[in-house]
Amino acid sequence: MHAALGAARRSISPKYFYDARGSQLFDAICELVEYYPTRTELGLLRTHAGEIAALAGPQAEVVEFGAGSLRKVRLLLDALDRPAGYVPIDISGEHLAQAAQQLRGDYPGLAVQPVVADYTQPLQLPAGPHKTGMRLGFFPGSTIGNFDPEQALRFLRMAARVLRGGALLLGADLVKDPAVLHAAYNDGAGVTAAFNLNLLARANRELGMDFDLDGFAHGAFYNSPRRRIEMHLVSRRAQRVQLDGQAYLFEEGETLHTENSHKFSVDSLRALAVEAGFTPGPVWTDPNRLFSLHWLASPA
Ligand code: AVJ
Repeated sequence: MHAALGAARRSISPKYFYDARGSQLFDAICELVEYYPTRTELGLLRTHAGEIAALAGPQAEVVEFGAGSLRKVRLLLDALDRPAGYVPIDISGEHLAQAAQQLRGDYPGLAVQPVVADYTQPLQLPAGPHKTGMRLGFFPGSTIGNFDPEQALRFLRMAARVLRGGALLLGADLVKDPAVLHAAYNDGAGVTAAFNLNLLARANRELGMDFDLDGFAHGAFYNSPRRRIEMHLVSRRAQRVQLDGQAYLFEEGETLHTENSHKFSVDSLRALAVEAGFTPGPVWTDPNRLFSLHWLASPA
């Protein structure tokens, strides 16, 4: 937070949204009518589960990056031929432990090994069960869009290495009518605003800060040249906040940039994957071309 507030252009990684409350709010976002990505991707997974399972082969070990509430992976696990293991990786430990426990109850034969970690940092995966099929990475939700292009490339290179001889099933949100994008991040019920503002509430709770939550507004807009939604917390007035006894001033209208959500074309995503060492396979999109699901093989 000192680094975020000390910078000339204030910004903080969106990974800090996901404390227990933030993860709950994100799950609520996924249910919003304006927020098309979740239901569209779930539809793609349902429609193409058979093809995906055929590509994965028997006894795959599924590794999910940023596992969240584990709703999507159930579609995958249900379709796969005797999946051998499941390694959900998530930064929100409490949320992950709960979700993993539920999943164990529903898939008695499956070795579920949750890893509480930040997958943008070097990480060690637990040794999988013996005699498994391919290692199948799962990175849904267009979380890849949170990364800058260079960070996305770094992530994909790491994934290609971890998944060598296997594949990555990746969800990527597509470039589209800005009005549709705008609505998805400015929902009428204000859930996205609450999600954004929870970052300040979390800083108050965990860092003893004194953000006035009424003093900041949710700001989200589509930056067309950069093909990304930007979310900011916008100071409604000149004000000061303190962290560890150090004061930081916000001018009226000054922002803390909290998230980028990049949008892709099918070709731009595939080109990025090639650059990272993957061999792109099939791509599935919905009829309205809102969202894309990519099979990316990682050569042995
Ligand atoms: C989880 C990063 C995919 O960018 O759409 C949803 C997060 N932020 N609404 C996205 C989010 C605001 C979401 N990702």
